[in-house]
Amino acid sequence: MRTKAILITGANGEVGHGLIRYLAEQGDLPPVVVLDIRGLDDSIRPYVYETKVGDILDTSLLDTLINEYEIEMVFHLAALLSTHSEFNPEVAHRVNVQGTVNLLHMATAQSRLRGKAVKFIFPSSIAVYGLPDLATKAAAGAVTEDLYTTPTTMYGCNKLYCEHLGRYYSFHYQQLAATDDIHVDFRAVRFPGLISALTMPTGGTSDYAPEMLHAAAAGKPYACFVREDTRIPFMVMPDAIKALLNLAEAPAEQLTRRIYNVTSFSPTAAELRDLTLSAFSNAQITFTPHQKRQAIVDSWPGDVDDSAARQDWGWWPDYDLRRAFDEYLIPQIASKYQK
Ligand code: AKB
Repeated sequence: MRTKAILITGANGEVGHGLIRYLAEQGDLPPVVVLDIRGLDDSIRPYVYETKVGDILDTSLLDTLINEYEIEMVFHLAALLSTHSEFNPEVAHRVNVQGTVNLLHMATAQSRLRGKAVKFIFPSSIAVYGLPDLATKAAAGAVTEDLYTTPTTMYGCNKLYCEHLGRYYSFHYQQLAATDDIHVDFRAVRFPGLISALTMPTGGTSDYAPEMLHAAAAGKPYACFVREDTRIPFMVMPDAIKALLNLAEAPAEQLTRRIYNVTSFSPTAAELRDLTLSAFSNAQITFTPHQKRQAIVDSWPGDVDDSAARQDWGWWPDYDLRRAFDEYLIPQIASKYQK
């Protein structure tokens, strides 16, 4: 008999780290199997049942996975983020889109094998939005899921298309086939910029917030690559993990859609600097905007409307800006760099 398992791709990323630790603490869940292009960091290796080192583009590796495991749920976290993707858009497309198709196909095969839909949880992003200019951004306020979905980055295009693919694989896959078959159960959250006290993101364009904080705690100067008045939504990692898990647990009949905005707070870069300075008074934070990265962040909304998530599956962030700094970020980052 195959071992039941939860599969996490891209497990070495910062969401993966938080999610693995959380899942390991829940006694009643199937063991976690991870797939990552790099071997898993020592700090989280003890929490997983097996690590497959490999590429989501390697379909024979995905076949091996469903020969060995009965996968009940997939958290497909592997992706190249927005800044990285602009340096090699075709590679980004392969990893972000073809990789997701491979995983959706594997999850569909797995759903058919077990006679029950595999849950497929996908982190999408505010990068799917593309507001044309700052005046529109200011006037738009909190943007709902279906407005301004004209992304300017390859990563944003990839995430938006993958949302559609997820909907297709959930409801319309092989719709002309003779039998009505079992499909995957795809669900996505559109994450704002994420800030973790434990890890640093790589290759994103919302990275100025975590970079500023971690540099301050490490006693290093930081030149922020966006203007002081730049505003996008953010969330701390515990709330990001909570959003993924709450959406995964929600009864399907309560979901009025498959792609949900989630958010916590929307500070300007100057507000982030002030909060950072209030904890690390010697921090040296300057602003040297990088025009092109600035343009990407300017095309993302200043806030998103997450009322659908609140209504359908009771989403509520535990951390507002003040609590995020006072009770999570500052104490944990300070202790990380003191060590
Ligand atoms: C990025 O900056 O690319 C990501 C995102 C907003 O999805 N953090």
